[in-house]
This record gives sequence, structure tokens and C-alpha cells, in this order.
Amino acid sequence: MKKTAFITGATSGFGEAIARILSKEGYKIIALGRRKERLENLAKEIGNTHIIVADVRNKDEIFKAVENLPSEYRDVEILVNNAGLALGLDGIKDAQIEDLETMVDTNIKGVIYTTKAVLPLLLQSGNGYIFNIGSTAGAWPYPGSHVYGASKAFVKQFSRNIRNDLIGTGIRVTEIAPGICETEFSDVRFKGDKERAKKVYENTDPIKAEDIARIVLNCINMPHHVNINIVEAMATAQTWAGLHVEKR
Ligand code: NDP
Ligand code: 8X3
Repeated sequence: MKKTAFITGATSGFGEAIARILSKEGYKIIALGRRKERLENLAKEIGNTHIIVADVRNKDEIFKAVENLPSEYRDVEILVNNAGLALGLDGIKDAQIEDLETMVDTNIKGVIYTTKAVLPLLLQSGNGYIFNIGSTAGAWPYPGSHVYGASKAFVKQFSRNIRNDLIGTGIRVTEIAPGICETEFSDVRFKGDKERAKKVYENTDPIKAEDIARIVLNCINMPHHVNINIVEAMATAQTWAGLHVEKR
């Protein structure tokens, strides 16, 4: 049995797929999310999993959960900061302030809390690995991305900056910045409007959660002296839309 991978947002999408692939590779899994039943079902299915029902926005919950890890799950070697969300696609004028706050609290503060809480365990391992799930939205603007894209720009620069701080510790840091991927992301963004969510992926071939999980595994399997700083992965069917010019 390998050491432990700590994955936030393991109840669906990328997080769940990463939990499955790393479990198959022999890692013990710590699966964190708010939906208890999903975590329980995942743990039952893949085995060797400790579940944490917690909200990454809640600093105390996250630190306590890490403090209280059972001894056999304290050998954390991999942290995947994946939990995150976009809420709404209205422009900044019409965006709801509560949604903007939730994105900052989840995508920025959540990543900070989990990283700080888990880091002492990664440092002990001597062979740690931090994955931060960013987005193409962290580099490329689009209408309605405002706070979501900015929160992912935070993830990008945070990833690079902590690499500097962690040099000499053996810890590798990779930001994975995907483009369009079919998960529950759009259900969440459109607040349960399944028809609208489905349209995002209609008549095209988006990335699948399993593809992102494979990228994670490929990075881990690079020799330890190689640090992949950033993986930006877009669907073959996706490119940039160009710059917008207003015409009179
Ligand atoms: P999903 O909606 O399928 O999964 C999101 C996961 O995050 C769920 O497991 C959810 O668990 C968890 N989560 C959300 N908020 C919280 C919270 N406050 N506390 C704990 N867990 C939370 O979407 P994806 O798999 O697509 O998203 C994963 C990451 O990938 C996100 O950071 C997203 O921004 C990013 N991303 C997604 C892309 C896409 O097109 N799908 C592209 C680029 C990046 P629960 O609700 O049970 O708490
Ligand atoms: C998710 C991809 O293009 O909807 O980060 O922002 S996008």
C-alpha cells in the first residue's frame, strides 16, 4: 500500500475521478466534501478511504479534521486542492454579491486553509506533492468570469509562489488549468438549471473528469527531480475566441 492522497471536492467531477485513479494506483485516500452520502458510497466502493465531511470555507473544520486524522492516514504525500465552483454567468453589474463572496471563500480561502492545514504532513513525507486546480479562466478572460477567473488567477500565482517557499523540502507543486470539462460544474454555476448546464456541453467533445485524473497521475509518475509547474489542458474542440471590438 502506498501513502495517502488528500483530495478536496471528492464527491463529484475531477475530485472523485482523482480519488478513483489514485486508489487504483494503491494510494490510501482522504476524501473531503460536504455531501456525506456520496463520500460514504465512494469509500465503500474504493476502500482504504477516510472521509471528511467538511466545508473548505470553514477554517476550524478543516484544521480540526486534519488534527484528528487517524494515525494510518497521517502519512499524506499528495494534496489535491480541487474543491471549487463558479456561481452565475451574469456580468459584474448583475452578479450577486453573495455569489462573489462564496467564490472567494471557496476558491481562494479554501485553498489557503487546506494547504496550511495539510502542509506539516507533506513536509514530514519528504516527497510531497501539491496539486492546485486552477482553470483556463485564470489566464484568459471571458464575459461573466470576473471573480471566478480572478479566483483562479490567485490559484495560478499561489501555486508558483509556494513553489519558491518550498524549495529544498522535496515538495512538488503543479497547477492544473483545465478548459471546458463535463462535470457538475455547470449545474452548480447555473444553480440546478440542468437544461442550461447541458447546453454547455452539447454538440462538442469536452474534457472528461477521468482525463484530468490521468494528468494528475502522469505528473506524479514523472521522476522526482521534475516539477511540472503548470498543465493547461483544453478540449481539442476549444480555442480562444479572440478580442472583442465594439462597433458603432
Ligand atoms: P463539480 O461541481 O463536479 O465538483 C466540485 C467539487 O467541489 C464537489 O466535490 C464539491 O463537493 C466540492 N466543493 C464545492 N464547494 C465546496 C466547499 N465549500 N467545501 C468542500 N467542498 C466543496 O465540478 P468540477 O469537478 O468540474 O470542479 C472541480 C474544480 O475544477 C473546481 O475548482 C473548478 O473550479 C475547477 N475547474 C472546472 C472546470 C470545468 O469545466 N468543469 C474547468 C476548470 C477548472 P460538495 O458539493 O459535496 O461539497
Ligand atoms: C471552468 C472552465 O471556461 O467555464 O473553469 O471558466 S470555464
